[in-house]
Amino acid sequence: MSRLWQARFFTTVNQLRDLPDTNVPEIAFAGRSNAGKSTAINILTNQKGLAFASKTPGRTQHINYFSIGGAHVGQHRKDAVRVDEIEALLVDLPGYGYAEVSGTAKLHWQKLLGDYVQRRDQLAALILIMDSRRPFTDLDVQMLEWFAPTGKPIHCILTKADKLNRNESTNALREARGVLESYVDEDGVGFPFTVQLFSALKRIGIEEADAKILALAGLDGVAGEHEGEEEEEHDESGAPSADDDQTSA
Ligand SMILES: Nc1nc2c(ncn2[C@@H]2O[C@H](COP(=O)(O)OP(=O)(O)OP(=O)(O)O)[C@@H](O)[C@H]2O)c(=O)[nH]1
Ligand SMILES: [Mg+2]
Repeated sequence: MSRLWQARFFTTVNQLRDLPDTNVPEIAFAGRSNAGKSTAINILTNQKGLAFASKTPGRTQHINYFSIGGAHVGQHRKDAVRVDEIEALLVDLPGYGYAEVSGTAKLHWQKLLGDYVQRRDQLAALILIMDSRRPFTDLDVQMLEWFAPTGKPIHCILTKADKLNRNESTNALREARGVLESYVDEDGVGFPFTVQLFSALKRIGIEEADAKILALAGLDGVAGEHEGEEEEEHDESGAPSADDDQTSA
């Protein structure tokens, strides 16, 4: 099992001043509403309902934190998380670009997102979730450009690859690499940006994403404390229930 399977709900935050005063690496999932952030978190943590995934865009309206470590796996899922034992945090950010969100709410969330990704010291890396059929929309690019100056890594996950045929997938990946490589600093040096294909439905790219996130969180090479003990081994994740073809504007 992956250490990500140990993830537990930790806290929900509505404003920057309420961010937890934890001192462990945070890996944040950002992306347009409906891109598949919550679904990816559920698949990677092997837990159906950890992050709320929905056919209704705009459902993740708060910053949701999930802890890795500090929950004693092998014990009951509902056992309290020991905060001082948390080793890393996964962060589900509210989706952006959802047309139906009113003007002020939209501004509030865009400011919150911008401030969080630019200023949060504990943030170790950004996972930028984009629909493989339409990656790098204006708001994705804005997110990338907000975060690039921090010098921290961005790993792009192109979701819903099940919607693309083999050729389209290859092209999507190549084009995305091209976009990422086009970012260079004043000295012409590139940024630590990477990209992969992913499908929750067809379970494409799960191991790659898992390994990447563990490495970014500094959890690779750290043996699971309770490895080998009796644990729930079955796959609880389940693919997304249905297709989606709504396009959030
Ligand atoms: N075909 C397909 N559909 C997917 C995949 N991943 C997610 N979906 C569907 O896309 C829709 C949106 O997924 P969510 O995970 O809720 O998206 P989100 O990015 O968390 O959206 P917000 O919470 O609004 O920001 C749901 O209907 C999912 O079932 C995938 O790999 N393939
Ligand atoms: Mg969500």
